[in-house]
Amino acid sequence: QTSSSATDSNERPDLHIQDNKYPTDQWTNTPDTILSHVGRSLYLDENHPLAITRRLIESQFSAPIFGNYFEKNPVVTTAQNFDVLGFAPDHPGRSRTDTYYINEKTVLRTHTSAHQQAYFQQISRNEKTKPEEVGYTVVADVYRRDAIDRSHYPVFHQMEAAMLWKRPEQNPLSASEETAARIRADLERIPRHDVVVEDPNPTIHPQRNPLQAEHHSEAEVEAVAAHLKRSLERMVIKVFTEGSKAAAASSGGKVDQEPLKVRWVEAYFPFTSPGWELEVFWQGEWLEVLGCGVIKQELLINSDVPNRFGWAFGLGLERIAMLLFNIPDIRLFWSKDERFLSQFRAGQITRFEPFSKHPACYKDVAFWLPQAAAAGGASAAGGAVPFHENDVMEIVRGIGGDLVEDVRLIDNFTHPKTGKQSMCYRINYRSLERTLTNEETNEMHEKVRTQLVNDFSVELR
Ligand code: FA5
Ligand code: MG
Repeated sequence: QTSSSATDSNERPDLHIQDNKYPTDQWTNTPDTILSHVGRSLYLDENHPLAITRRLIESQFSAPIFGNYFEKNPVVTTAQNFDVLGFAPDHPGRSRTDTYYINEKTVLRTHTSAHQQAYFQQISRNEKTKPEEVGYTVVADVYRRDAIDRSHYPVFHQMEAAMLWKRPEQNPLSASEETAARIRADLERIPRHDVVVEDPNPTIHPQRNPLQAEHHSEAEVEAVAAHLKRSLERMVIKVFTEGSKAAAASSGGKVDQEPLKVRWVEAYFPFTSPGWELEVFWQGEWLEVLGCGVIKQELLINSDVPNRFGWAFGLGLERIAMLLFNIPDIRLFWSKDERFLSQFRAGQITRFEPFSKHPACYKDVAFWLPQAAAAGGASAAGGAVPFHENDVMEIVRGIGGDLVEDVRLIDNFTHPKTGKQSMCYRINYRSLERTLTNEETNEMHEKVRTQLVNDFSVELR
């Protein structure tokens, strides 16, 4: 079966994923087109840009402090992916519009944070045998029902990392100045840099980015945050510098690149506080490359390391690889085209040479939503299926697959008299490998229109 839409029926047979069998149920919404990506392990394929990028980042977070790991099985429990990390029961990330469910209790992990607890427990177990390994990196494939554009793909790769410091067992808060001093000493071992980084907000903001006041002192958190930020800035600068060298080499020494622009943005994650995202200016826009923060102490207490605390981050490996190799479209990472693959060699950073740019063909689809299904509305009374943008994405993905470059909402209005909501999406069809014919584009678009009507009872305009 290659059907793309989530099925609501109980009739779907068990899903076979790697060597395991999973029963399906009402929650199952993972199409075979997504499951077909499981097991590619691109990050282990040494000549693949994702593997080269992984190695480069691992070299910045390496032994003896960091063990470098990967997790091949993407199937985790909802407890691992959400509950343990403190996601509220009604957190939108849990919904079937955002997450690929195998069944009610099992998902394709949406982030590598699903493994945080296991790695903290490992640090605790190895306390005697590997006392200096107080951090880890872990790389894995992750899965999300998400937007479609050149920096979003439903299957992508993350690298998660964390580093912990010991705190006194008795009264850690009263000894926090001593802990902070140890972290600041570690900070001094990370070379400084002279790139100007935009970071307009205070480390701690009482409402937007609070201190975990019952557990941590301001001095400790300032020290951990400084260590985290300098570590990550150094990583991004390394990536940028390697990319620039490659650009200069391929253009006979001319440096045609814009200077590096980086900024910190406040961000909320259920398992960190305070927390941030790091963005890099790339090809005319801010590209979010990672999320990070000071780990919630409850999580550490529940993971056998109550007397430690520290930072964690999770980065998008594709996003970093795009900066490093100047790869313009995230779909390329899955390409089996030799014109792509032959450009990369283990241990070498080179600039990607686009081998073709085929014409784009965009088509719009405009429709009225059935009234009870208004976007963003709570539950759908009267039997109408609630409408979520990710469902449009999933329909388009199922029909167009990698032939769709991006999908954008270009119009959204509510009729002043009837209260009916109208939306218009622009679908940009473009193959990375060849020129699409009019007929095949029309055929795909017609299928999208039909499925929107069938699945959501929209009224086409
Ligand atoms: C997370 O996934 C958190 N687990 C990160 C984290 C770890 C925070 C540890 C704190 C501590 P977020 O949803 O922002 O956060 O995703 C992290 C990164 O994954 C993004 O910054 C981006 O680089 C990448 N990413 C997210 N969605 C996609 C996508 N659809 N395609 C490609 N990359 C993506
Ligand atoms: Mg984010």
